[in-house]
Amino acid sequence: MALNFISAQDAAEQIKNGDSIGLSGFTASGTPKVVTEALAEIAVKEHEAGREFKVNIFTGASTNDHVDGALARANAINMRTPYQSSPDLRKRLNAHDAHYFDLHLSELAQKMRYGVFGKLDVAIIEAADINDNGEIVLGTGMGIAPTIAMLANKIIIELNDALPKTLRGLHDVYLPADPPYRREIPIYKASDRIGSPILKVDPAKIVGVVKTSAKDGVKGFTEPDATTMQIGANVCDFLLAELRAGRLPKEFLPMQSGVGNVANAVLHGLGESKEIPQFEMYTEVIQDSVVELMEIGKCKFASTCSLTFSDDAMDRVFNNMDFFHDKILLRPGEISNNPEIVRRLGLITMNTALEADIFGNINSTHVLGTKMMNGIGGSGDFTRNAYLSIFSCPSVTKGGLISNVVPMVSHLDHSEHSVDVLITDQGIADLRGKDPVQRAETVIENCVHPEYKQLLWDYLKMGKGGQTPHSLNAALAFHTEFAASGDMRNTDWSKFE
Ligand code: 0RQ
Repeated sequence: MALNFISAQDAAEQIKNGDSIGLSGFTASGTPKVVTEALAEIAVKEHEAGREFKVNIFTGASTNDHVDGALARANAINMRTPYQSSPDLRKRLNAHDAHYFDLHLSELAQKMRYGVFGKLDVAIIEAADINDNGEIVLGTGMGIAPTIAMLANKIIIELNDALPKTLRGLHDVYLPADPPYRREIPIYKASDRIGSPILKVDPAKIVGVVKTSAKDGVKGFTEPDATTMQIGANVCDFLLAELRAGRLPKEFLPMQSGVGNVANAVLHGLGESKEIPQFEMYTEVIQDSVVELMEIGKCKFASTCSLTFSDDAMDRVFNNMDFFHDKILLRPGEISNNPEIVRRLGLITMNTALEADIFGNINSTHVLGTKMMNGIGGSGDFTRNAYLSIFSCPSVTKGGLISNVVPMVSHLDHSEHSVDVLITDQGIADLRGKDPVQRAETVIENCVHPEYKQLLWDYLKMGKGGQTPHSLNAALAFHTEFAASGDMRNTDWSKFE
């Protein structure tokens, strides 16, 4: 069956008001780039004509401005899951113009296959290559591509000639059987290949192929500041101490790291350390620092769901595919983030908190308890099942007006039961084996900014007994004080006595 090349506009015309659409990719990587822009234009025209036009969007993780940005600006999103990081969409979610279902990334594909969210009308899949038989070499991120290709009634392909054909061989496409027929997923080390290098779709479902040449457009990194560097150094010191104490095996364990400057700084620091042995990564995203770590031989292998590289770093990889081919596997999100494998491989996980409380609970998603930032992403998939789960954040934000360590988190994503270690620029709190009061003492002593230490010691003393001594009427006083005066440092406990 010959491929039918169509324009982005004609492809977008295939999508109707109320449709559910699945997109390939994970972060900006491997995510479609032109059809959703054309869809946003249709939505704007429909709205101008007084007609309703909104769609439901399912993805592997966050996307790019061509998807979440364009569709949010056009107010064209009804339901969105499982993760986003777009400023324009963030505004829509927090205004309830779009319904956002914030979900552990590993769970989405299976829930879709069971029909939890209804039928899937259209899949839009970015490809580096495709043939008449519907055999696709995917782009730089996989996400939920295998599941949406299977479920969707119609498939639109974005064939991107910015992607080299040599990407073939980097992907490991694997769909697990669903319960009650699931067997173990046979990954025993990060580099185990279990699936196919290509995604096979039913060619009869492909309604059109749209040619593009847009790069992923992942932003480069800003130079790490002193706080970020200090957090990175503290994480490295902690891991080295664990290695010396024999609590990490001398071969080391595979690592997962979240996105952002802190994660990048940590990996950079590990690369600099002579004592940290060569290691592998089993993670959902790899960033620019991993390219360097591979080039210097520090990172032996990375299993990931996406190559979230800046365009410069991506070019370095594309120009040296012979070197990188046996060092990277791109997997679907339900495999890269799979709890069974995270626990089996014994991962060291490193994720970022918006705020932590003195007892070790973590808020990753809600600014000051109510406003959605991005979503839980894969942080829960990894944290809950890790061998060693680490959260890091700066000790203060907004020049000290906000303490990132608070008496009680204003929203809970990761509970004290899942968090082993908290690390800030101030230091390291190893929470393992400690009761809640011991945890609080360690966190306040080691992780809290000097301007907030006494306030938190006083809060702990105010506690009214019990295993976890909170003063419930004062537990959110840092947040209410910030709302009232704009500075958490003004918190006055005498109001609560
Ligand atoms: O605000 O943008 O106005 O400057 O929040 O904070 O310090 O730039 O943090 O970019 O590393 O993101 C948790 C959001 C951290 C991210 C989070 C304000 C701060 C700033 C951002 P501005 P930073 P980062 C892998 C794993 C969940 C998903 C996850 C995230 C803005 O890491 O989304 O881990 N994690 N996935 O000023 C009020 C506080 C604040 C605060 C920071 N306590 N109160 N505002 N800010 N702390 C990725 C995937 O799953 C794909």
